[in-house]
Amino acid sequence: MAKKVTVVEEILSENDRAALTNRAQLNDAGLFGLNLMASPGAGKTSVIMATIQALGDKLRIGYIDGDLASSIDVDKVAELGVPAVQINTGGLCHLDAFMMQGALPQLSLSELDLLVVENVGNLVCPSGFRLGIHRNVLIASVPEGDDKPYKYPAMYLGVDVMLLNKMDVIEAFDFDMEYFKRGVEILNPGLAFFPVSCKTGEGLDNWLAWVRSEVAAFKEGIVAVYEPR
Ligand SMILES: Nc1nc2c(ncn2[C@@H]2O[C@H](COP(=O)(O)OP(=O)(O)O)[C@@H](O)[C@H]2O)c(=O)[nH]1
Ligand SMILES: [Mg+2]
Repeated sequence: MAKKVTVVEEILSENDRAALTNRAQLNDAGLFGLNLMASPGAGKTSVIMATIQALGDKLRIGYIDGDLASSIDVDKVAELGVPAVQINTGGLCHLDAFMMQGALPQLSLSELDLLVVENVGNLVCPSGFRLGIHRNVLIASVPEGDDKPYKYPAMYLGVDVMLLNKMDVIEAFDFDMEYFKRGVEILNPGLAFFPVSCKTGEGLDNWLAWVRSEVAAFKEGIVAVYEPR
């Protein structure tokens, strides 16, 4: 029994070492990275496409998509004219640092300002694997319900910023915003939080301002001293 625990720890630390290598590679290239996590259908691809449409003329953006199968999202995003790489995990429920190591050489890292990674859709596995990316982003969405911080605490604990998407349908879902926010605040006090709708555009300006300020801070060298997450 004790031996099994040791093996698991070794696997995790191997991933962390690979994440450090990825982080160093991004830092050397002057490339700031975001890891977007969410349940399937919460709006990861929609947020990414809105971000590219709004900031694509100011920032050189690259995209890596993690999905169990298909190239549906990468095809959509590539149509916006950004370099896009597909990782099919072949059934695995998350991206890890080794998969990132395979994808990074397919992009011209030093010719980009912002790398956006769309993780595999679920609220459990992605939070357990560091990629070496600078910031972890959670996209919650109204139809998932207001109790998700209480049910999936690890995901809410490990993120640097959160969007609550699909605000346009909040009336239809009896979503208790105060209850939701309380759950988030217990786990991750002071977490930057943007209610948005990709359908109406509501709130996206706040998210876009956050992205721009994070990229600017990175370019000034502030982020380079942070530990990878
Ligand atoms: N009503 C509404 N639908 C949205 C919004 N954002 C995304 N969707 C829809 O939700 C579905 C899943 O979106 P997608 O971006 O593919 O989610 P992903 O699986 O997390 O990448 C699509 O049908 C989108 O059109 C939103 O803000 N409001
Ligand atoms: Mg998607």
